[in-house]
Amino acid sequence: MQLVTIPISHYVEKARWALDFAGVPYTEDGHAMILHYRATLPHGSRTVPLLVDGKQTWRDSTDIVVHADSLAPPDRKLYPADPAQRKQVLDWEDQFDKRLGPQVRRLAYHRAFPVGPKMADVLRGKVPDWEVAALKAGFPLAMAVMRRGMNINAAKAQQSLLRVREQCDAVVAALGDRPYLAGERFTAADLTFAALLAPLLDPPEHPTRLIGPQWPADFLALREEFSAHAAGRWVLGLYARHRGNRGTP
Ligand SMILES: N[C@@H](CCC(=O)N[C@@H](CS)C(=O)NCC(=O)O)C(=O)O
Repeated sequence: MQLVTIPISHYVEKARWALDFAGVPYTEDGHAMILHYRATLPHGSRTVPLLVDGKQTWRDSTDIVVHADSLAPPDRKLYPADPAQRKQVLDWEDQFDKRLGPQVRRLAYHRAFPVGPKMADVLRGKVPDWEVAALKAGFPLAMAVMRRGMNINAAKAQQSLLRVREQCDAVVAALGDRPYLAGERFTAADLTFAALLAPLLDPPEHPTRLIGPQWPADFLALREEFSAHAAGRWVLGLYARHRGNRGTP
C-alpha cells in the first residue's frame, strides 16, 4: 500500500499513526503542498492522506483509520467492538476532524508563513528535492493560494486560536481524571485529537518533526501555550506511550 502525503499534514499524521499502530506495511509518497495534486488528482482526490492499494483507494483520513483497524491484530484495535462505544469514538473523531483540524491548520500556517521560502526546509528529505526547490521559488504564489484556499488571515487566525482553546478545554472536561476519551483503552478518538493538535506541540515522537526553519516567536508561543495546557500535556503523554517505537496498545 502507498500513502500519498504532504508529510507535515496533521490529517496525514492521523492516518499514518493508525497504519503504524495496526502494523500495516506501507510506503509513504510525500509531496510539497500544491505539488501534491500531481499524485492525488489521478485518483480523483484533492486532499491527502490518500491510501492506494492496487486499484482501491481510501481518500479520507477516517476511512484510512477504519481500514487500518480492519487489518489490525486484536490487541491493536482503535475502535471498540461494542457498537455504542464505537459510535462514541466515531463521533469524537468527526468532531475533531471538523472543529479542530482546520482551526489548528489555519493558526499554524498563519504564524509560520512569515518565515518565507525557508518554510519549505521542513519538507527536506521527505519529498523530492526538486519539490522543495520549486516550493521555495514559488513561495509567494503558493502562500497566496493557500491563504485564499484556507481563508487564512490575521482575524481568522485569531478566531481559530479561540476555537482551538475551546476544543482543548472541552477535551479536558470530558476526560475528567480518566486516561482516555472512550472506555479504558487508547482509541481512534484519542489518536485523532492528538494527531490534529500535534502541529502546535511538535512532540518528540512525531515522525515529521517541525525542524528546519527558524520559527517566528509567535509560532513558538503556540507551542509554549498548548504544551502547558492540560490537553496538550495529555497529548504529549499519548505520543510518548502510543507513538514512540510504535508504542503499546
Ligand atoms: N477530510 C479530509 C481532510 C484532509 C485535508 O484537509 N488535507 C489537507 C492537508 S492537511 C489537504 O490535502 N489540502 C489540500 C487541498 O485541500 O487542496 C481527511 O480527513 O482526510
